[in-house]
Amino acid sequence: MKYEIRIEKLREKVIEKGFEAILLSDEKNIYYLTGFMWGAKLLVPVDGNSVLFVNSVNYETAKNFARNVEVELVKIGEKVEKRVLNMILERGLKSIGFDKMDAAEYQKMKNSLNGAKIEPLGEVLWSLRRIKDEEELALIRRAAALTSRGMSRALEVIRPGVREWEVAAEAEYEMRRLGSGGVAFDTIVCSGPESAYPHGALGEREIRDGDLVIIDIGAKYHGYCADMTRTIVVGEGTQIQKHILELVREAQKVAMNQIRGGVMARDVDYAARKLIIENGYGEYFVHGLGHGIGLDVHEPPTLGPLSEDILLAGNVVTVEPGIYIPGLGGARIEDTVLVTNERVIKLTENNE
Ligand SMILES: [Mn+2]
Repeated sequence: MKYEIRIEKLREKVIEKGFEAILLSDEKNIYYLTGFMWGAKLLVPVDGNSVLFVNSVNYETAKNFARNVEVELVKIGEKVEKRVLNMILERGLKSIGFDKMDAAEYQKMKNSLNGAKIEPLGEVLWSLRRIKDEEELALIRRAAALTSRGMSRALEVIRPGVREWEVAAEAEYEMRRLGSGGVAFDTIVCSGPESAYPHGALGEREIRDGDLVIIDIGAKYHGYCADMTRTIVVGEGTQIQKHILELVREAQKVAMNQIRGGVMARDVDYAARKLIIENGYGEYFVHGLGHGIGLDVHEPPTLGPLSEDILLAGNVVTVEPGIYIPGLGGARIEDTVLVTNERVIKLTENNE
């Protein structure tokens, strides 16, 4: 039922944009619309059945798991692009949007379409995917709960003498053991001076007393991602370490209090950024405040200084201010949250 609704909504948008069909290649877009992750191409005409082109390796699986589409087998030795092209010509489609295509394929397609219009239309998928429905929210909540458990485990095992990779392994094992379908992205555990690298370094360092340690992890459930970061000081900690830690916590709170449906994403970024600037660390907050999350770990809307996005009820986003001082270390606190018209609902649990 949910797939029918999603495809119906997509058709309305495609019609609104003045196209007769949309051709999808992005596996997450295809999964979103059919429940099947390994389709090669999905052609959704505004009239008539949608067709999922599947290579022979995935054909049997597709017949069992793909919903609401005709499944077309692409045999070994056949080119999916050719099959799609033939179907477009057979059906006499005169205007086709697409989500993504490499330049060579696009050129070939354009030259073979007898003058039919073919143009990028990926935005319509994002306009749907950025508002999560109930089914999606249930899966993201589950991913967030698994992530929170992984984080508790990571915090439990951190002590002087433990290597970053051991902490990562414990967090990932805990999530996997409890039902995570894999990691949403490569786990980051970075300690001491290396915590000043927002995406981590080698992940091999031995954690020592007095280190700042950043742990950034995400579980995945039925394809849906969560994202969470905590920073701790091992042992006592210096004045400056405690200060930047307190500051990112406060900045996250300030930002969360601003978030609700109808607010400009860049204003939320600025609320957090302003506090960090006023405390003299502005130049060390080197990334945007957050990002949308769902089937992709980074997706629209974007919470950053240049964002044109308006936050809407049903968006799921991260809120993750950070301060990174080269040579000294860094701090970041991140949660995955659901936007409603009144406020945010935190989906990752507070483990502090
Ligand atoms: Mn993130």
